[in-house]
Amino acid sequence: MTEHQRDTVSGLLAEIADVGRDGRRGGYSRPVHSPPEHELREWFVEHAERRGLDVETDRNGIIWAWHGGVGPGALVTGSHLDSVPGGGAFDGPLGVASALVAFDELTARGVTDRRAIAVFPEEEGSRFGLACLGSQLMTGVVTPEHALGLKDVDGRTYAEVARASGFDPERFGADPEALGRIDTFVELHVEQGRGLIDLQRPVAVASSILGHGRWRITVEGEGNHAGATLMADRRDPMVAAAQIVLAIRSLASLVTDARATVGRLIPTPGGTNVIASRVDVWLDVRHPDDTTVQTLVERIREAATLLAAEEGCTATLVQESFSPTVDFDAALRDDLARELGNAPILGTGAGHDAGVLKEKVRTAMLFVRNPTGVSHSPAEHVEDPDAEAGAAALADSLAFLSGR
Ligand code: HGY
Ligand code: MN
Ligand code: MN
Repeated sequence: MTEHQRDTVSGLLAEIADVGRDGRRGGYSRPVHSPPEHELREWFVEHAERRGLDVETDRNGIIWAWHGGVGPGALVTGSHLDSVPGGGAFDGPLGVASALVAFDELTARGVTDRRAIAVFPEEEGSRFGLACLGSQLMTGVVTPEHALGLKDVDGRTYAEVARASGFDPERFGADPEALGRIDTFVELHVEQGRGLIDLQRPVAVASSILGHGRWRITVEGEGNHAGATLMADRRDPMVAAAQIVLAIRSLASLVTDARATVGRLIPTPGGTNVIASRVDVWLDVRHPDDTTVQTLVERIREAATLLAAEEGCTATLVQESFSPTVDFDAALRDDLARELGNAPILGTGAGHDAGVLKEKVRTAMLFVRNPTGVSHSPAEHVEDPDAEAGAAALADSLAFLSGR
């Protein structure tokens, strides 16, 4: 490792604190293949190269930084750099910064095992609508045809945007060689909840990830003039959509542990003095039991159809993505919890690339305390001491795994 002042996690995150700030929403907006996300990629590559790691960006846009040369049996850690609109500073970058600091610690301890840091693109699915797009492409969960046809809000496809960023869309797709090089993947992530606050501990080991999916409800009516159209003569999809959002809340509230969210709603054409002709409503539903998710979505579909009809409109609901509930390997989970001083074991309602990789390689997750318990918001936070404790726990976890 070249001579350089040992970085801290908080010091690394301070370096990118102004990248992608969103003046309107607050927080950060760093969509995949946007200038801020490309700036973060360059930041990571520079830090990896400064450490003498072998850096490559693969055909799916995943960045790999290798210690000990590219090859099989690697201990891999990492996370993502893209964000939700107006997201916090830690969701994703905490795992990437912690990986750099943990690698410094492992080198200082003389741990020579082959290891790598992976940075996955489009984990949030904020631009192209499919979460964990990079890891889902690598594992083959999503086909390149489907991925490359996804469009952003401006109608640009992933293929166009990836090509403009220097990638060859013809080469996207399942990468068994990359997967075959991973012995174990451990992702560190800010906790998106209050578990560690209540337990008064800085780090936890993950037990599970809630099954979660996204659906698009399209409500269609009749566009018209806001002033020339009497109320009785309207077929207003915005009114139907508003009632559908309320019905979603009511139906989900009847199901213990279910979460159903409408965070995004786009009227067309979207003029103040225009009755919309169409409203697109995006639905996010999560629950520990995958069948319960599907049953709840079916009830929402039925309610949407009826409520739309009452307004002389139509409503269609289409599934855009679904990731089943993930239970991490119990033995690995318990080993790491024990190795980390009987760290608490917590589930999460948030999806992660680790949840995608878990189906293919031995995988674990670590969570770091977030004193606000809030995420996907500028309020998301990690105290400096906890950020360093997380990196130390990651180093301990990788050192423990290297000895096995
Ligand atoms: O949506 C999620 O749960 C994750 O933050 N992508
Ligand atoms: Mn994340
Ligand atoms: Mn997130």
